[in-house]
Amino acid sequence: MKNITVPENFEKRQKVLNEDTVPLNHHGVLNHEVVLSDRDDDSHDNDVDIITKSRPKTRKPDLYKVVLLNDDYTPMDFVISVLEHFFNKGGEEATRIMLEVHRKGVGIAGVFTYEIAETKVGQVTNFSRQHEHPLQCTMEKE
Ligand code: TYC
Repeated sequence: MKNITVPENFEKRQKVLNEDTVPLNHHGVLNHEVVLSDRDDDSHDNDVDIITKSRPKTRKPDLYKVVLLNDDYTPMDFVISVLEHFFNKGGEEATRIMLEVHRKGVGIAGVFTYEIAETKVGQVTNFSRQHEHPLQCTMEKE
C-alpha cells in the first residue's frame, strides 16, 4: 500500500472493529480500520478513513455436498465408475452409494469446499454427456 504522510495537526486513532460483529470477507480476512481526524474538530466531519492493515484470520471453509440424482437410463456400472474415478471411492463403497441413489433418488458422492465441489460437478456432467448418459450431479451447501 502507498505510504500516506500524516499532517502534524492530525491525531491518529486506531479503531479495531469488533471481531464478533464484523463479518470476515470470503478469504477470512478481518480488516483493521484507522481513522485520521483533525484534533481541533470535534465533529470529525473531515475524518479520513483508510485501511492500513489486514491480518488473516483462520476460519473453517464453507462445505458443499456433491450429490448424484437417480434416473432411469444411466447404467449402474457407469455410476459406480464415476464414484471410483472422480470421488476416489473403492468398489464396495461406490456400489453402496450408487444403490442408495437408485433406491432413494439422491445420494452424497462427497463433501468439498466450493471450488472443488464446482469442479467435480463439471467433470461428472461432462463425462456423462460425453457418454450420452443423463446422470445429474449437483452441489448443495452443507
Ligand atoms: N436407476 C439407474 C438404473 O436402474 C441407476 C442409477 C443409479 C442411475 C444412480 C443414476 O445416480 C444414479 N440403471
